[in-house]
Amino acid sequence: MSSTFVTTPGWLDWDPEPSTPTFALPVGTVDAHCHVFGPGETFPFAPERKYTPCDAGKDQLFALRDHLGVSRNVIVQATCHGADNRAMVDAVRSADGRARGIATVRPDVGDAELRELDEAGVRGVRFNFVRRLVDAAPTDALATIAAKIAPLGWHVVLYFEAVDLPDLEAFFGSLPTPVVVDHMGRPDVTAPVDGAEFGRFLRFVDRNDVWVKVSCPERLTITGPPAVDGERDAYRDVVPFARRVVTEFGDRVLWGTDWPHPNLTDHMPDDGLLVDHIPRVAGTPEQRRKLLVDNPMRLYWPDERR
Ligand code: 0GY
Repeated sequence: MSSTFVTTPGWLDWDPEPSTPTFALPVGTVDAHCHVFGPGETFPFAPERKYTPCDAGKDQLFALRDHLGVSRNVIVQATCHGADNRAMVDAVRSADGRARGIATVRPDVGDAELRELDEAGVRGVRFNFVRRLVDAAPTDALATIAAKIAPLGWHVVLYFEAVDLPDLEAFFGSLPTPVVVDHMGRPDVTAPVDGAEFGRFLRFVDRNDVWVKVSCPERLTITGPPAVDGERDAYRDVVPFARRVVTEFGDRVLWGTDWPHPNLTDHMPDDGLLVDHIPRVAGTPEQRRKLLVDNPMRLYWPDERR
């Protein structure tokens, strides 16, 4: 994990020795949300980045994949690499067809670059509205990007916080592509699961056929307890939100580790325990098969469905 870069103060490195999960992932499980960082010597971080991570390269990601019993990864471009997709694309290309990518592109991206990304295995772009991660992008610039990627059959991945949904919802609804939302739209889990804020999110998902990543309990939790030191009942405060989404939208939910877990300062989860957390949010084998295998395969490997 060593790097010539000085990581952001308070930065917690990923866990190099995650436990072996007790829960056996179904064959063909897709980790539909993870990242690679660098390594910085090979793939420098972007000058406009808001944080400097530790290195977390493709070999380490693939080692985690194999350790957890995951079959495939969807590697999401992280903001620390800006719109320089080389680290992500290199990782996707190195995975022998077992990875897809989500890129960050600028509005002036050309057809040739998009075709090259597509050929490498990229299947979408991410629009990030989280203020601590990116400078605000005008929605007309994002609309330009969406119009360019739609003919490729790609989708848009949205990262935003629940309080911002009212302002963004009309724009999201206007996108000409399928839409995937990261981390359940980052709800405030101290609010009621049947309250106004999460209700609005659920209606947005329903009306727009949105896909939802049931991910990042470690980022959403307030009262935990964290998935460390063998904790078998982690992130109790997040579970009702995740269960609700899995129950209502079972055909459009996705799961991911979010490895290497950027910007956590409170605790670094044990990725083995994050896998063990899955049955708590997806209670039946059918729910788990859809969440972990069928749904991500339909979205990212439609030609390889069993
Ligand atoms: C995540 C969450 C975060 C960071 C990024 O691209 C990123 O830098 O996505 C975050 O800090 O909340 O999905 O990894």
